[in-house]
Amino acid sequence: MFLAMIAAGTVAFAQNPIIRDQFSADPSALVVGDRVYVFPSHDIKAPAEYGRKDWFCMADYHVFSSDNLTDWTDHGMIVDQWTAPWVNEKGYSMWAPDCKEHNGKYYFFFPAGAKPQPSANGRRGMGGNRVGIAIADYPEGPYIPQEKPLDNVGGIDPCIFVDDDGQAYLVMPGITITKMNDDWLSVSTDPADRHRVEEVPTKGLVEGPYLFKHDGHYYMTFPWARNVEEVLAYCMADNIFGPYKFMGVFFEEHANKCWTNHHSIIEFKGQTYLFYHHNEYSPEFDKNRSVCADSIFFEPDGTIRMVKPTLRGIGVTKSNTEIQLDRYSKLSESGDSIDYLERSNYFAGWKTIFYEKGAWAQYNTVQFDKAPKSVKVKIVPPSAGKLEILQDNNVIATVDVPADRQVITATAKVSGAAKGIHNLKVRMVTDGKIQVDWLTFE
Ligand code: FUB
Repeated sequence: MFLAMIAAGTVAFAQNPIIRDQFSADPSALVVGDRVYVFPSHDIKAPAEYGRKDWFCMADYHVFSSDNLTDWTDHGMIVDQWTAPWVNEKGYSMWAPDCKEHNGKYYFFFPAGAKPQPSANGRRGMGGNRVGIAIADYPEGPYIPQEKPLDNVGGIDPCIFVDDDGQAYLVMPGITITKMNDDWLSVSTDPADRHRVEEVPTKGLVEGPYLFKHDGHYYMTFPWARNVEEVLAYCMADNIFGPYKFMGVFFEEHANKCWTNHHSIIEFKGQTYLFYHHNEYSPEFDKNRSVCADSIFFEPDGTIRMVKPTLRGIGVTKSNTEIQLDRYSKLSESGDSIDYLERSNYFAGWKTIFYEKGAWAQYNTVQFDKAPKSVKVKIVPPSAGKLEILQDNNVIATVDVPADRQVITATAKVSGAAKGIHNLKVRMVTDGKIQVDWLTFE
């Protein structure tokens, strides 16, 4: 744990995915003061001792945080299958967690396979999925796991919802809502304290429920395998125990057939955000996923507007950092495309390829603290041609890219650029081909 805390590091990830050095999925976001904490599950490549190479494989959890939605700190590992007392140390099934604050402490709820238990016939059977709790004084930990999992609860994907009166509920796929006892270490067993949401679709898997409240309405949101891949859908109610009304889908299937999605929704500094996942760093294997975030909006009648996932994400990008143009806001209809920098290491990221005169890529919300004097563009070979850089619609630089077999940094003088937050556009003004890794202003 101590080592994990030391290993914490901050990096600027204004775009999607927001976690770029490891796989991460099932993000549960929590606002604590002026910071957002994200508790994802942690996909890994299956080790030899885990029999299912084609399945989800997770052995621990990390927590990440940010106060500006751009610079994310990895606080390191908080709970793992080897030290949580009741967890099967060969289970690799630490699936979607949740974390909430209670009486000044942080309660981290996590599902995992329990240690195999002797059964009635004396054989050791599988322990099954249970829900454990680890408690910390600070959201970043250190977390101390409880000796035993929650009684009377089995399954995956726990969500804790705290109502305005402070009453907490455990929401589980099914979908059931059960009152938590005041200790937050047990759930009520009174049938009157439990409600099953019958209004969710009955055809197709429903999992990962996330309950939140907005403008007095309860929103029961959930991934739903409507056909094959999961969409995000929701029901609404005026009371916690319903009746709920099925409202439909607010996030369609991922275009590349990533089977799962799993999400959480928070309000932070006046804006509502959706955290979800996608297999952006693992295009051939959809069980290695990455956390993304986008803004979410409500219609005047309280319904959720359809979310269109973006690459640009939610963070403001500083002009003097490496601006990853490949996480664009808009792309011209022809003449450019995005590709991975390295096929053998997807974590190296992407490049923007311009191959037609007039093609452009736009990247919004760049913060210029000062009017810049020059721009540096990192170019990947083979490239040759000329690019114009525009701030909003004004050309502020022209970058000549010589034919070169090396990775180079092309520099150009900037004139007429303004301070403040602006949209950026990069436009190909010659024939040829130019591959841009990133650009930055000085
Ligand atoms: O990450 C493993 C499982 O995949 C989660 O628990 C589900 O919600 C789905 O995202």
